[in-house]
Amino acid sequence: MSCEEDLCEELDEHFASCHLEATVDYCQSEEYECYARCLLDATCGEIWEPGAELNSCFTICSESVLCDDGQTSISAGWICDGELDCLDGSDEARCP
Ligand SMILES: [Ca+2]
Repeated sequence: MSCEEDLCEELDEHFASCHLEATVDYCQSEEYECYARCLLDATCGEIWEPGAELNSCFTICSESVLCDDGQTSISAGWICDGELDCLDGSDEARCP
């Protein structure tokens, strides 16, 4: 899965709406893409709380889980993110 420019723009807008002026580039690697998606789900309060949401995003994105096929592993943050990442689609199969 490669990073999409849309994702960066979305994150920039999200940060701007939280009155964060810094423009950040989270699109350098797959880990950063997970990190960007995680931050997009965070509220302004969570982003502003020192380290809290940032650290939990790092934790989520650095954990990897095995797909049902037993061969592919993906970042835990990719489970139920609306995109198929496991070849067998198991990361999106049991979502609410
Ligand atoms: Ca997914």
